[in-house]
Amino acid sequence: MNKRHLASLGAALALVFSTGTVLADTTLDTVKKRGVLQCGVNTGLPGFSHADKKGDWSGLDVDVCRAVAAAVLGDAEKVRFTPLTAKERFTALQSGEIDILSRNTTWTLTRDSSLGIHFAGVSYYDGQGFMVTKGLGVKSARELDGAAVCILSGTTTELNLADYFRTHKMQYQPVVFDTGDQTVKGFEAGRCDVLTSDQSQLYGLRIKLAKPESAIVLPEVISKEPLGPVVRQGDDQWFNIVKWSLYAMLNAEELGVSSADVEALKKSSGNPAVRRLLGLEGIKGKGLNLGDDWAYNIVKQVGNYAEVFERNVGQGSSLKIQRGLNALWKDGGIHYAPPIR
Ligand SMILES: N[C@@H](CCC(=O)N[C@@H](CS)C(=O)NCC(=O)O)C(=O)O
Repeated sequence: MNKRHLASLGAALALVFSTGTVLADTTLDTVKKRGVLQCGVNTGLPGFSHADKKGDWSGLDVDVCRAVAAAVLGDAEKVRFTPLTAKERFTALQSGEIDILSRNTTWTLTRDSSLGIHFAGVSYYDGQGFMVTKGLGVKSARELDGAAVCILSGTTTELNLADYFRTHKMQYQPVVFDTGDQTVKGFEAGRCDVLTSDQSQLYGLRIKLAKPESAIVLPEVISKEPLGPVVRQGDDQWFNIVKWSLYAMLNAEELGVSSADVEALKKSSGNPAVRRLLGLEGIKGKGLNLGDDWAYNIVKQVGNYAEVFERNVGQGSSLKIQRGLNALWKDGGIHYAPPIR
């Protein structure tokens, strides 16, 4: 083949590739065309994702999806929720069945690097703990040698449990279930001495017990469980949209902008950081391919991070979880969002 042939072959290939790129819809295009965001959530976890009798979903993980819908579609209600078990969750994302996975999912190296997925940030800093029946008379996890432990399969919980017992040279007998409900029922039925899961969920699962006061949560937190929304690899634009939707809620809290005053602040605020958040100056929606009011819509319709936290898992909820690690960096926690500028 001579040089000219090579050049035209190259041009043809370039055309094929560029046409391919042009034709392939981005996740943003798909969501806009569909008019609805497909969001994968837990099958039912108090505070994080829960459907009431009418089928209306609420929770912190649910609100992360609502925030993305507000940013992309201008309407936080335009979300279709798919309840997923721990085992099903990554396949649902990989296959394109959902646009975002927001299901109390821990960010780990293995998941981030071998499943074709990207964690877009941390919506809740969690850690693994243990719940035991009061009758067992145990005050610390170090006293659990020989215990039968109820656990959910396909989770980081399973792996951390093995590490913890190995490190402390203790034995245990795993009693494995597929859903949180089954795990709680197994615990209640006395199939195990201990139930282990993320701490936030222990409080949620405890209030699902027929007699919540019969169980206690042990003080040890044995792992880091940074939970956050997940997207498919290969769509940087979508990755950015999900990442910044979360950061918009955190920045809004930091700037003192809430759903109650965002409208007034849009009219009157002279604070340049607030004005950038609300799309009045700066890059606005351009870099994300969204409307300029993307973050305004999030705060107006879903709220800032503090509102979302308190309503779902904090003082406004039955869980009454303290902000702790989940406070902003300036209030003693570790949530730190890059600036909108
Ligand atoms: N954060 C951990 C655990 C996630 C998890 O699925 N936890 C259980 C705790 S029991 C749960 O959410 N169960 C509810 C259910 O599957 O119905 C992970 O990403 O693997």
